[in-house]
Amino acid sequence: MGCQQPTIDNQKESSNAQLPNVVIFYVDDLGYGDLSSYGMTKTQTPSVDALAAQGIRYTDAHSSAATCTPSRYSLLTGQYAFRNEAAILPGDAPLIIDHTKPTLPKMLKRAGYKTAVVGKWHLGLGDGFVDWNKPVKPGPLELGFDYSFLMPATGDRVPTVYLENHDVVGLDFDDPIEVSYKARIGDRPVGTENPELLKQTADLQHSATIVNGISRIGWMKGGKAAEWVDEDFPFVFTNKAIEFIKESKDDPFFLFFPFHDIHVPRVPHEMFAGKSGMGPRGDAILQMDWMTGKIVDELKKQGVYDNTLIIFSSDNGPVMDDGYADLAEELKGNHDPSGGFRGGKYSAYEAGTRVPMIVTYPNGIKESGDSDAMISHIDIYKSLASLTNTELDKGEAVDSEDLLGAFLNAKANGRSEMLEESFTLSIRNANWKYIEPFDGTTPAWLANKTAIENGLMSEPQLFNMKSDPKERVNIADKHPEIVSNLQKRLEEIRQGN
Ligand code: NG6
Ligand code: CA
Repeated sequence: MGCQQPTIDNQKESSNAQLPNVVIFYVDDLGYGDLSSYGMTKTQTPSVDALAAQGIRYTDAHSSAATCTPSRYSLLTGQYAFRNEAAILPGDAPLIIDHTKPTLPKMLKRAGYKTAVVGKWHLGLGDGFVDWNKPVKPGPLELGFDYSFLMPATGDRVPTVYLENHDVVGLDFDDPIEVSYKARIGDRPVGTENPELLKQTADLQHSATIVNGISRIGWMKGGKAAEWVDEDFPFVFTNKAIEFIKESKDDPFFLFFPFHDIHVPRVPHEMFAGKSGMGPRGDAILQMDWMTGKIVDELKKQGVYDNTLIIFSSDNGPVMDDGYADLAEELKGNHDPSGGFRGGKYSAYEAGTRVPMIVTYPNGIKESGDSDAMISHIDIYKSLASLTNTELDKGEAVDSEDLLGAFLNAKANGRSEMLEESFTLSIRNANWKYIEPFDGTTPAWLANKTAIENGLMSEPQLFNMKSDPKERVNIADKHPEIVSNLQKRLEEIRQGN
């Protein structure tokens, strides 16, 4: 499909209203093989597949890390998470991004965009202890979003309430909220004592305060009237996104839409429950597909779809058991969520970060189809700066590469080298992947996850990505020179070169 509409250069010369809207659909824990457009056969994802059929489907695109907080950190700052030691955050952690520094939404605001984030946050909030009964800040508004409607941390972490801009939605001030990640507070039942109240049994870590029949990580007291109902997520978040699109359709707008799905707890609405034949994890995939379809439909209804650049992707690779007994493994049958790659969420192997990624933009894509360009989500920052012709400050998004060419053309090249973050660092180029030896202590909860090959080894690992893309044979011993060069390169990047 060629581009018959105004070219990017023409658009730059015309008014802001001509700038394309940008929508990022950021699914949680969706694996490379978890869409029917990426090989899934057990159930279908028609809405996402329609995007893939119309735009560019990437086969070597990567979240910048194998877990959520670091991936999101890099997406919004254009910097590697290790530079700020960004790791999975507790639900009461302070905001991990410095709000006095440049961010992706601030950059787009500079370009004249209206900006919003709707969905899962998990980047921390506040600057120390958070009092959820007072305005909660700094947060997304201070980072450059004009509007935010959030799940503050994750679905499996307290507080289980929505935060709209600075305020908890529906809070009764006579029943103030308190959150603790240290000790039990309040009189809500907990998973360890009242398993009969649970929709899904959970591991010890996920067995604290029970809300809506789901035990969570952490304890919460008060805030009863503000509690979310997990089954309502698809409607609540989709409607907020639709409202934002309706209100912003006359301006260029940026919508960051990070899903809760298909993260745990997986408790999809009855519209989807039981529909995938793969249990709640498959049903959550269907729910995510439906939400995507609704939002894309709204873009079309408002007449802005053709002038919207949509990026659809995932924050890290797939995981089956992530704390709740939802039969993800037992019911997946022959479905391969990693799409043939080794590892999954948390892992240094490819399936940790190699995720589905689709870009559509009818007015701007020069050539659609499959692209094997090597792309990291960290590159979204500079590529969108280039798309919107926005100057960057010195030191802004230092680790991001302008890959706008590859966002608009399936035949264009991507990166020549790329970093992958997990609990260790890996470096890729066209031929090789090198995984640095891990000299830390594997967190106990991860070490106990025997179903996931985390890839953490005390020796160097080297794979030939051309002949062995599934990383079966470690050939580090045979190529000491390549190992030493890649280790050197990794060190240079770590030092900021
Ligand atoms: C882990 C949780 C896991 C999940 C993950 C965050 C335990 C044992 N495991 O610590 O269930 O919540 O954090 O997932 O607590 S992520 O996709 O947001 O990174
Ligand atoms: Ca995730």
